[in-house]
Amino acid sequence: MMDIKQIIREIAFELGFDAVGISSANSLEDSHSHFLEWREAGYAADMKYLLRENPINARPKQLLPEASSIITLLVNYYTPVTDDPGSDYGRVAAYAAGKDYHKILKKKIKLFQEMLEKNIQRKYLSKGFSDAVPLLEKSFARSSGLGFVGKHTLLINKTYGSYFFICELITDIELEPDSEQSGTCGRCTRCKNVCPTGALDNEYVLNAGLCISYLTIENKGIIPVELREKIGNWIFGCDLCQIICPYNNKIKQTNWKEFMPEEGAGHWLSLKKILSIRTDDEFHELFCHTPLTRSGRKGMIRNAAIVAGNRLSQEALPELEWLVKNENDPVIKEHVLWALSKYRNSVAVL
Ligand code: B12
Ligand code: SF4
Ligand code: SF4
Repeated sequence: MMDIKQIIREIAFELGFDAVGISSANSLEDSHSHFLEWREAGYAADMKYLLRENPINARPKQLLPEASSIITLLVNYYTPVTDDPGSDYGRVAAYAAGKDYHKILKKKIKLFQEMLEKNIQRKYLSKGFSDAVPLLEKSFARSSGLGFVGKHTLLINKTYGSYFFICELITDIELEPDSEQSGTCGRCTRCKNVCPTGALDNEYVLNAGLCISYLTIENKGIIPVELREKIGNWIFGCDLCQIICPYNNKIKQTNWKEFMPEEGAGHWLSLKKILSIRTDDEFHELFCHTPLTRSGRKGMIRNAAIVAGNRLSQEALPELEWLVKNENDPVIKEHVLWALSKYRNSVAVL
């Protein structure tokens, strides 16, 4: 009879997962202490799910007490980015260009659970997630032999670089853990040097409150004035530390059609189009199948105003002028006023 690990691999590849690894479900105590230090330093900003008491992050048995092993699955989401269409557009991070991965991967993980049960012909316990619980997914993926953690704090796999999602299945099935993958950043510091906000100033530690990904997606309020210019053209998320990383030089495009840019919002968004969305319903209709829902209409308009101010978009200007007169939300209004001041200052300089 085929061994269970072999069955797991075959199911994973049949379902389109790009890599699979196995680790024990024991707590990762080193990572746990590191996580506590990280959030005590204030680096979790105001992300409430990371600030809970009695954190589960390194302790999978808090999610499934019978857990014995973790099956980690990687999903390559990389698609090449088309050239910058110019100052009327804002850039979407690559992971968010296609359909909403939460929904797609949840269904795939369920299928994986069902196929595994059918193939091993016995009931077993399992819970599957992807970016849905505050488990330290990178740390468990690392201990399952799927890569090493780079100085930008993302997991790097020698075949897929860092442009992949991590999914995991915590299970009571006892499985032999895979051995860890070697790999190192060596003396490279490119990601730290390219990061515009200094979020990676301490290598291997991300100060989330400074990260453009946090600022444009997780932060629901005011973006500090001193960081706005540094956001540049990023309207949702940021990939600068991944773009510069040599491990991402020769990676393959995803085979998952769901993550192709034409299936979702794409890599570039018209600032005018975003700034002219008048209601939450309208926003939902345009983006409900994509990860962009996370920031909501208010967050996206705020981000679009910043990018318009940074790029001095001519198409966006009438929309900003409309918003300053008609929009009631104080967060949107404050960012629109900031953007308009950038246009005025640029005229004064000329
Ligand atoms: C919160 C969060 C964020 C926050 C904070 C990111 C961060 N680096 O912590 C923000 C909003 C900024 C963010 C941004 C992004 N995110 Co995010 N995010 C998460 C989430 C939900 C939790 C991460 C977390 O717990 N962070 C807390 C810190 C302390 O933990 P950690 O970095 O995971 O673990 C580190 C330490 O514990 C350390 N460590 C462990 N043991 C030890 C021991 C010692 C001694 C030391 C020194 C260190 C150490 O190593 C780990 C890696 O650095 C995960 C999903 C999940 N549940 O894990 C996705 C996740 C990390 N994000 C992901 C992605 C894709 C992104 C973005 C690329 C999206 C984008 N393009 O905008 C950016 C990348 C920014 C960056 N450089 O990290 C992917 C990463 C895949 C990968 N290849 O690694 C994940 C895994 C989601 C998923 N399931 O696919 N994210
Ligand atoms: S995602 Fe952007 S802002 Fe965040 S650490 Fe990387 S380069 Fe810096
Ligand atoms: S850019 Fe260099 S330092 Fe940063 S993660 Fe990649 S290899 Fe490591």
